[in-house]
Amino acid sequence: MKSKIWITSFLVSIVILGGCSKNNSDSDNNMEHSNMTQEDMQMEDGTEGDMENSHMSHNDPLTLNDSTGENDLIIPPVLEHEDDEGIVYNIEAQEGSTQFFDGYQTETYGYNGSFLGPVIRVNRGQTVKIRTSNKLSDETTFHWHGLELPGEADGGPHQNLKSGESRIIEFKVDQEASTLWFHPHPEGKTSEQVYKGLAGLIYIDDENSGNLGLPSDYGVNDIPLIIQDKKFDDQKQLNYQEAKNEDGTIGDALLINGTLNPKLTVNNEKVRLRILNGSNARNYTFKLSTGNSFVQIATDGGFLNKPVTLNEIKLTPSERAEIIVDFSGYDSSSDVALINEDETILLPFAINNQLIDSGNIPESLNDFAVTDEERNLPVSKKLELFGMGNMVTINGKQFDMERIDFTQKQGVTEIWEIYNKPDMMGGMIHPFHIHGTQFKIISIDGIEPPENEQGWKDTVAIQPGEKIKLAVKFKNKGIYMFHCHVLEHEDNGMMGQVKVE
Ligand SMILES: [Cu+2]
Repeated sequence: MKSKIWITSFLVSIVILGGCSKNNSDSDNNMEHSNMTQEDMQMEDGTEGDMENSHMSHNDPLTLNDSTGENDLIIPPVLEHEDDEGIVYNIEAQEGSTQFFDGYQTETYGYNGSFLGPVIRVNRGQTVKIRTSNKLSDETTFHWHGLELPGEADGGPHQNLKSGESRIIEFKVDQEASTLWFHPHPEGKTSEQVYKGLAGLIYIDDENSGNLGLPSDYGVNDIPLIIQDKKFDDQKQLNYQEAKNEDGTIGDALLINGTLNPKLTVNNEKVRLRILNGSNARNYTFKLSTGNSFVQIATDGGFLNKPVTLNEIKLTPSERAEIIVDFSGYDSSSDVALINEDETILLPFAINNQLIDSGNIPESLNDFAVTDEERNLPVSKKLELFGMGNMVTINGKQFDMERIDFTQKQGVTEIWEIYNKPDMMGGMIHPFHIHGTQFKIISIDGIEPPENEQGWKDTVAIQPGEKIKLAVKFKNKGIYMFHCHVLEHEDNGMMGQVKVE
């Protein structure tokens, strides 16, 4: 029944021509307006909706509810390791139930718990063993998003674990300090499993991160924020099949670290927020309600060379940013919150009148560089992202586990050119992700990326009509996925494989 309604609304939305982008006229557009009629433009103006989310088939995108701030933000535990033969962490995918609403138990998935997972904290140079166990009743995989490790440990769809199975993976941490994450990646089932709660963070520390003097008191002034939107049904369940949208499932309920209606209490000091857009499909533009600026210090895969002052930052699914907000100018009477572009209150802050001198943010954080050689390399791989719903493709093809789309030599940099080909109705942003590597954005439509994207990335937001050049190098061998990180697009086949030899 639901699917019939969905198909109908899908067709209607096709007729309404790009209904999803309706309020984008005053923001950075997800869609080109040049091919829209006057009528469409008028429809845009009169409709409340979601500025951020250009879903062709969401002709009535769900607006996010404000956080009332009634619950303290949950801080995920840091996973302890058992120090036998190397460093062993245990990660179990589990089924459980979680209380988001008084009087209701919601059926959820989690790692080592009922919803989301712990933070796995590792040091550069360590050899790490992780024992992964599947206690779900369904198959799953354990994918380490942003980690540069051998393909066989990457946890793509080839490394399927059936219900009840476990596997130990081992790898050397060989990349710089960063905030990464892990989530399932079974073929065709990623979106549902992430939606139900499977996601956790990985922190890599190194000598540089230890010496910079940045806020690093975990849970006090160094705060993880896993941002997700969900749709709870009448019984307060996460009914994925009911909520599902082929162009990306969105919800009206915001969860941060699995907290509904979160607030965060901070001291009068600089606070580092490590933000992960862990949503299936929703894009966010984070701002402060005061209009004040903040600084970004890190991208997906490491520190920026220097702090970049911003008034807002946009993150598409799976992208991360570390930002520092200076609360020293506020007091307990201050009304300050992290908000979305449309002013939705995401995370209100309560401020302790406890002034702490947290020092200055260093002017120099890293030595990231795009070399002339990289800039002058010819394009050797071309990818075209196209389509919508369950007709999404890369180079005209949908994912086939038996097909290797590209090969690349280990340790050799190649230039990948990714084109987000618009369709008659404009198109959508596709967050493009490559497994097993951190890449550099060389150019966006021929122009060098903004300062806050001049750093290591593993996911890049590509606007309709945009052509992006990436310098891509794999340190390890194996088969790696590349795909759109709108999880329903990934499951619908907007994914390919590169074999590194
Ligand atoms: Cu996509």
